[in-house]
Amino acid sequence: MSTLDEKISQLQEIIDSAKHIVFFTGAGVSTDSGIPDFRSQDGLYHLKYKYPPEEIVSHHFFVQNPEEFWEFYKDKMLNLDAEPNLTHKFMAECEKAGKSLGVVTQNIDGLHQKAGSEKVYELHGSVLRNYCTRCGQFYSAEYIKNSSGIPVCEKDGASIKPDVVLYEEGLSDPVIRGAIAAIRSADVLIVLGTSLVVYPAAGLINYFSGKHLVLINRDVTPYDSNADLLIQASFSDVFPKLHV
Ligand code: CNA
Repeated sequence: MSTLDEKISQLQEIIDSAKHIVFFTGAGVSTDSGIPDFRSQDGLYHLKYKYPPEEIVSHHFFVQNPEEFWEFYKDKMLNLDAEPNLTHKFMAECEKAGKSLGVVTQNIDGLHQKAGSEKVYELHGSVLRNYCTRCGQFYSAEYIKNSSGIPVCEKDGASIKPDVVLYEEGLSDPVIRGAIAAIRSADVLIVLGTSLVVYPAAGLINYFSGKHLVLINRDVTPYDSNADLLIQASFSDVFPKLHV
């Protein structure tokens, strides 16, 4: 059984020899930036709400209970002061160095782009984009955060919807196609900070047929046995020891 340091050295070797890395990320990469994930011990699913969070962030709930949806959303999903952490920055540096084809993310917080990543496939959309459901007028996340109650369009009074894929909604075809193409072209896929239980996103890693599948996560995932290199650790114990 390798120690954590040995595994980090193996990861460094894989990164050094990689030509086309793709990172596949989840909410866990943003917990060091102060944004809670869903399923960790201190994640949103362990907080006590009147409704389970899975239900609040679903399409039917958004339509039927907009007041409760927006209260939860503004309070828990709009973390507009959050800054990218070392893990986001490492991925951005890999892209700048020409080593990475980009990031496929389930995150909706925009922190990969804030860290400098340019090629980001946002499978579940972004809290930074919001549109009027009638006229399509764009609204910023700040507009949503500062609105009281249910945010509505200034032009026609219709409701606004975040460009976030809620449960029961489909993913964008062009984004999925781009993500699959990137994963197929990668020689190294590094999967990190995701419990890999949300589909169809999690299934995209099955398109990888490159050399090394690396999985870095604090908790177990259903794909652990598929990994060529499995690092079960906190990112703060891994990324400060890596270089591009
Ligand atoms: P998840 O199911 O909450 O899993 C997160 C995983 O990250 C867990 O298995 C943790 O063990 C692991 N993890 C958390 N912190 C660390 C750390 N510091 N070091 C190492 N591992 C860590 O989240 P998924 O992304 O798998 O679930 C998909 C959902 C979550 C998507 O629909 C997202 O939109 C949604 N989400 C996104 C955000 C965000 O954008 N930051 C926040 C909360 C939820």
